[in-house]
Amino acid sequence: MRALIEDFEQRCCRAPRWVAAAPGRINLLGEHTDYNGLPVLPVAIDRRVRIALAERDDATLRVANADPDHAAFSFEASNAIEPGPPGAWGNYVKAAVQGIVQAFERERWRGGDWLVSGDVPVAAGLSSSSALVVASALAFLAANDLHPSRIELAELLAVAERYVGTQGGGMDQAASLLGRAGHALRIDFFPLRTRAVRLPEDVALVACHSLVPAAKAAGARDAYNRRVSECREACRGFERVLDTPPLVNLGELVERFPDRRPAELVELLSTEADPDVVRRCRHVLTEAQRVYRGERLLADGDLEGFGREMFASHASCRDDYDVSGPELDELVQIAADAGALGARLTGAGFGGCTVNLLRRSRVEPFLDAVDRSFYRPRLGRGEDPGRRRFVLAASAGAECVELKD
Ligand code: NG1
Repeated sequence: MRALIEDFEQRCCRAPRWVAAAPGRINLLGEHTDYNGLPVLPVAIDRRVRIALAERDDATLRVANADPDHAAFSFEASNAIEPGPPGAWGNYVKAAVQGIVQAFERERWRGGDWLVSGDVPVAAGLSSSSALVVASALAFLAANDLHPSRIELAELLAVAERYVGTQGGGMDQAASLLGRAGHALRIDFFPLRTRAVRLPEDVALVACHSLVPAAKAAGARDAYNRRVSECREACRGFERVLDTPPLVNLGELVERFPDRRPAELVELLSTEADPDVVRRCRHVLTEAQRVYRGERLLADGDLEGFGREMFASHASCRDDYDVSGPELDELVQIAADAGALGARLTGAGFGGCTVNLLRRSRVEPFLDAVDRSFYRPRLGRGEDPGRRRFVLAASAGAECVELKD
């Protein structure tokens, strides 16, 4: 944080007044369930996006990035901010600012000089994008002396991030804002509720990057949005086969028919819907069950049982939801062979990372095994696999601190 403050002082010729910091997240169970109104079980991680800032009297935001690959930009805070090209990093900042301006009544808004830095790996399925949205929101709220509740803010930002063009759910923003050190978070949606689930002491989480970028803002965006509309199509199918009023999402189906098992519902749908839509639905309904069971297993300290749910989740993401890929599948197989309790792709998929659950004592042999089987054959000589796989700690949620002289 010292380096960020000094960098700010040099660039802006004044001291920053606040530093906002927001963690990325790794999702243990519940993939592609959030936008279906069904639960997830992520962990906020000890990798953060940080923003040092000082306010300005006008509504201009001048935003620089400590990473020279991310060009500086400026814009005016308003309720209709022109986005940059798809995939531009500034769109995540603009998403947060526009979302807040739309949600709160103000005569005038205070912009600021901002400097962004961070260590959440980008395009890894670890939500660097939502961490940037959340940090931006906390920064802009601080400059404007606004203090919504975390729940209110998480709900607002889940919608606000759609500015970038993905029809995302609310997992990432909620995990970043509401995470708790040493805990996973069971999150339910519409309305947003969270419950912390303690992680056993002797457990370690390792992220392994597949070396395939999970570029959701660019190429994979359409594939992601297609999944969202396939799930809506499944709802239309259920309305017909069950002769039931319009369903907002598959979560509402589960609520309306609590006694029907996923297999029975999927069977019914298969008489009416496209086979791809049926498979998507099977993933979503069974994944929700894995979250319910997983939460109980984790609370009971049954790590073997929890790990089995993770492997099953991966198979379902791969076979029914079609969001895995050969590299992610290979990493999961290597993890299983190396004695991981559980492993699966994490985040939207289409590249990015796997999440691996291990006993602490198994971490070193596990890292050796993935380096030997996966990274060494792929990385150039002299490239350090340590930058591609990392042990993560469950950390606290986002915060914005005011710096005292
Ligand atoms: P990633 O792409 O891993 O940050 C996305 C969505 C989540 C959730 C997961 C899949 C956004 C901001 N994030 O996460 O809401 O749907 O995919 O479980 O759209």
